[in-house]
Amino acid sequence: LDGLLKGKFRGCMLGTLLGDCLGAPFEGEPGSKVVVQKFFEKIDAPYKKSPQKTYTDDTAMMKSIAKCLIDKPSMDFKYLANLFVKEYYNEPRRGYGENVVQVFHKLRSSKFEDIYKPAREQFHGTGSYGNGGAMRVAPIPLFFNNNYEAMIEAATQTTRITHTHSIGVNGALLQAIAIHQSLMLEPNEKVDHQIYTKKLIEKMKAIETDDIHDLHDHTPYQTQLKKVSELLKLESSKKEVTEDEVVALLGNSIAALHSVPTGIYCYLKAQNEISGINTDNPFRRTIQYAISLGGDTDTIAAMAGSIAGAHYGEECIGENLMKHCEFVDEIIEMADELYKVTPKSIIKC
Ligand code: F2R
Ligand code: MG
Ligand code: MG
Ligand code: MG
Repeated sequence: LDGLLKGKFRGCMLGTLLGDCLGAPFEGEPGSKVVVQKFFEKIDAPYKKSPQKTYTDDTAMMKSIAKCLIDKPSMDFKYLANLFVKEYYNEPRRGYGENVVQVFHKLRSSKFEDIYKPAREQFHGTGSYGNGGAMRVAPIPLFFNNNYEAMIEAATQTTRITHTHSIGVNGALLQAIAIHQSLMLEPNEKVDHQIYTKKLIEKMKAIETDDIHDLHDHTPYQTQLKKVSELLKLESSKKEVTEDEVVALLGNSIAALHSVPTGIYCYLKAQNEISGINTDNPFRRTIQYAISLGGDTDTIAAMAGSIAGAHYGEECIGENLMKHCEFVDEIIEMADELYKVTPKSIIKC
């Protein structure tokens, strides 16, 4: 079990990195299976001397969360806010969200007096509903794999440093819960998508309570997850669903509501073959399909990739893909360090 879990830590964090690096060149594009298939045929071949694909804000911020847990396993959120800010000012050109940088400026100029205040002030006091909390959350469900309540609490607080809108926070929670669920699976086990989505919906029921006053739909993530479940059910009765239909129904934008459930859908769908995605490898199929949807490709592929990586583990991630991405060795080292400080024993839930 020890080796298995260690491989899953690596797989999950590499999933964020590879989805991010390989998805970033397509961010904001309309999406095309043909173009993305050609890209992957080039990438999934022995590495030739060409510039490696670089990571963006998704990985940059995930690194900070992992470092925070490694340095301070009791979780010090002020320290984390410092790490986010330090990371940003070190390398500001990593494609950060347009507005989140205001939070970094304010955190620094206020000397981190109240680490949640700048995020609360975003968007005229409504807070951000972007997917920035979800894209970076992977280390939290890994570290708190045997303590669900603590995972929810830590994922909430890490997100609130930049995102306070309930859609932004609950999107990060859903992403953490999905990783947590997939971490419990055997690497070669095929998961029943109806059971998997039903469990997610049940857990979101406890989170989406009626404190959400500013929305027409008080249970937006449960609504999206039901659509995910319906789509997958339709497909198992041999009905093909096009990328356009998926995007129209689930979304592919930087809004957490229109990208976190989409990533979960990509992971579940990619357990089986997908026409036009020519690979036997379910990890590659997950991120390749996510990128084929277009829109926020780096982030949707990073989120889907980290869930897939938590399920299949490092073994499933091809050498070729890794060689084409920067920072792979560093992420493996971080995953191992995180594993070392993590309290052991998985509890089923
Ligand atoms: N920023 C990007 N991509 C844009 C293009 C990047 C370019 N290719 C480059 O390389 O420079 N990607 C990254 O941002 C997303 C995560 O964003 P995050 O961290 O959530 O940021 P932010 O600024 O808080 O929110 C993002 C946008 O969402 C809209 N929004 C959010 N809350 C809103 C609200 N309450 N009211 C109105 N709009 C709201 C705004 O447009 C925000 O700018 C990831 O894709 C990551 O890869
Ligand atoms: Mg990005
Ligand atoms: Mg923001
Ligand atoms: Mg993105």
